[in-house]
Amino acid sequence: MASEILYKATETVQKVMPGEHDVKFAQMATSTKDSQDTKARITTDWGTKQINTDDWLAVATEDKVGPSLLEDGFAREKIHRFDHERIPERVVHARGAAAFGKFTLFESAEDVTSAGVLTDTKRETPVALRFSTVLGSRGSADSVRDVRGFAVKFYTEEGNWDIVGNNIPVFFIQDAMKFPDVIHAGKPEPDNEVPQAQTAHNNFWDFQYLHPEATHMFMWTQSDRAIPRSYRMMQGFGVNTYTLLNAKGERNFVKFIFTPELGVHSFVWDEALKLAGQDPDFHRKDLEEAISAGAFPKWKFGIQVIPEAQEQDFEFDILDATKLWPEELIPIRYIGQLELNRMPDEYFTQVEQLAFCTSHIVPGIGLSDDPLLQGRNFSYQDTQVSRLGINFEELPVNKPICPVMNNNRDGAMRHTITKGKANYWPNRFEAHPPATAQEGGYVDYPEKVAGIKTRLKSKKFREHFNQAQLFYNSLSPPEKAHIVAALGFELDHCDDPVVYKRMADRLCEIDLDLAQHVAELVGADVPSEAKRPNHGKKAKGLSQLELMPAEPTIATRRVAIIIAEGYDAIAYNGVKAALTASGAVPFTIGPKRSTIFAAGESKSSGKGVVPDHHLEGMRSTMFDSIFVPGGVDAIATLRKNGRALHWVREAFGHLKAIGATGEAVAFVRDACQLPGVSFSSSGEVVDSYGVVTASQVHPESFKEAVKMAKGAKDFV
Ligand code: HDE
Repeated sequence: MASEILYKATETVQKVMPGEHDVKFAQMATSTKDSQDTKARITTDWGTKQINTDDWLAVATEDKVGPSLLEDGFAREKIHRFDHERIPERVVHARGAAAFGKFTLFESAEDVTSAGVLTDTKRETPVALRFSTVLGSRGSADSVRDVRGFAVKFYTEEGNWDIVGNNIPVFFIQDAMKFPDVIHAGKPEPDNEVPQAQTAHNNFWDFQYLHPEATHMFMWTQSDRAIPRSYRMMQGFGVNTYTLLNAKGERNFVKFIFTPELGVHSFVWDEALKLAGQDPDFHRKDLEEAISAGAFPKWKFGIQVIPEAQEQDFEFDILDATKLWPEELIPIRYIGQLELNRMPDEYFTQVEQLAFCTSHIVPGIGLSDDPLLQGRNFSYQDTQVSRLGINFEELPVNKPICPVMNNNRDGAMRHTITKGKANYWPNRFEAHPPATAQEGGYVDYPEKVAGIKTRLKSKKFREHFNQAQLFYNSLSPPEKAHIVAALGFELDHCDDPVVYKRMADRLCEIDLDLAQHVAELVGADVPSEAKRPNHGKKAKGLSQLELMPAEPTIATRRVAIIIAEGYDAIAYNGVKAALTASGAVPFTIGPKRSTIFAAGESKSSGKGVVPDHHLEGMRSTMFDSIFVPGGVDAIATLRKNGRALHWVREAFGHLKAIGATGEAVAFVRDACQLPGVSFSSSGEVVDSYGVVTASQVHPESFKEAVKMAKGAKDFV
């Protein structure tokens, strides 16, 4: 049991989290102190209590300031520490957010692996999951069009296992040696450092054209997958092919997949663009909001397995990271669940210092000859040393929960104090010998390798367009239209005709209709024939519409209820209660954040509602849906408020569910410029645009519309 082999939880921990069994939490707690402790006193780093942290020791009188003294070690330490606060940001995936949680198995995969984390159904393995964007710097916006990182650290009883994945199942390049090129091309251009966190520029698209192998991946980045509504609503993929080894010593190739319980949902592009300025921390806040509210994000964990003997049975090379494994050929076997349930206490020590390495594997899990993975195994370890130093594994967030013992010693910032004389093996004490396989030692698979030393890939690596077509064909018409619009946007930002003309040409390798639409939009020559016929094949699970949960839910959806003085309290209270009961998060928005009274309520009644926000403080983009209760005076006020009209109109434009009752019906219809409508005998109208209006309150129909809101977006 992990709890026996490691750190015992301190008493403080047990007080903080009664009943908490997460061994990683307990371990980190031994390095944790509380900045809100009122009994603590400010000290220097060497422990001396200080009586003044505001005034530098100086030669001064009541009448005259004098020179500051260099001898003031307190002041020097404070400034000195501050000067050195920053460490290099990650060279890619610099912007991110993380949370902790647990991984559990509901089915053992012992037929294919001996790894405890994938076979012991009684275990709860602590995990840390860091989400990120790739190209932007640490201070860039969350909602930009980009791949999202999905990096999971499993603190297993046999050591740390890292799946350093993305929310897109394939990658731009086949060989790690191309990584600096693809990243240089995507990052801000070297002469002027423009643009920030964008692929909409000449260099990126120049590279895409000159690298046909990037075609499949760029189609994914132009799809809605690259503008997720929430970190909680996207898939995670290990991307590279790994291997699993079972107790019999048999080897299987494997891909790892995480599918969110809430379904896969995205912004519309205009929303993503606006949010980048209106709320650059939208995803980070969304994660914290859900976890703090107890709505723990969950993913099903799946494996796709190919026995070693079948390695060559596919038309693509299963070690080529620009290819996915279609579910029809290799079904996903869902065997576990990952849940996030705790936010970090401190960003720097638990997120910025979190360090992943693809080479972190545990017995029963192995690498493969995937040339991208092989290079990654070098790169991650290397980058952690330059970011965090050679002893990065000792940092509290990175430390394994099982014992660590070896002869790696010293180096900057070494923390562990290792007693005794044995710092080498073999030693006369026979101290800390290598483990046997029976003791849980990692056994390398005796893979037979033969070949010639050369810079070459197998033939199958040279085919680049089949799966780009497969992906495009598998999407619904609106998803395809979003790709056309996205490519139209990106190539419009390329001002070098060579770049956008060539790219229009490249699209003829995928689909003629797509190429023609984009070419026309961006001013390239409109092609009249395809360069390659579209094979017309489709695969399951690529359209995000297929990833809607079986039971759509409104849990954790943010709904803005817009009121003004004289609002209809019955409609307001009814809808708010219904939303809360279903796990949605209602926010009251008024023209001001001071008490607002309902129709018939007097100021002396002591009632009224204090809105959570006012109309100028927030924007419709920050909510999934809006509801406007009636009230003669309230609606008269809102009609005169340009921002209120803009809220409704913008939410409509972003295809969100909008609910309205009583006087608000006409207000919403006017704002959205919808044709007049007559009510059915039940007094309820649900029109095809996701606008639910009724003469009386019908929370159920509104809730249905909210459930489908993001789905509705996908259909329009
Ligand atoms: Fe990474 N990548 N990568 N990458 N990557 C990094 O490691 C690299 C690739 C991914 O939240 C770096 O710690 C190479 C594929 C994520 O801390 C660096 C290649 C996939 C994260 C690095 C790739 C990823 C990184 C920068 C080409 C999806 C963030 C900071 C072979 C499967 C991890 C760091 C976090 C981070 C190198 C390609 C995902 C430099 C050489 C493919 C999620 O080591």
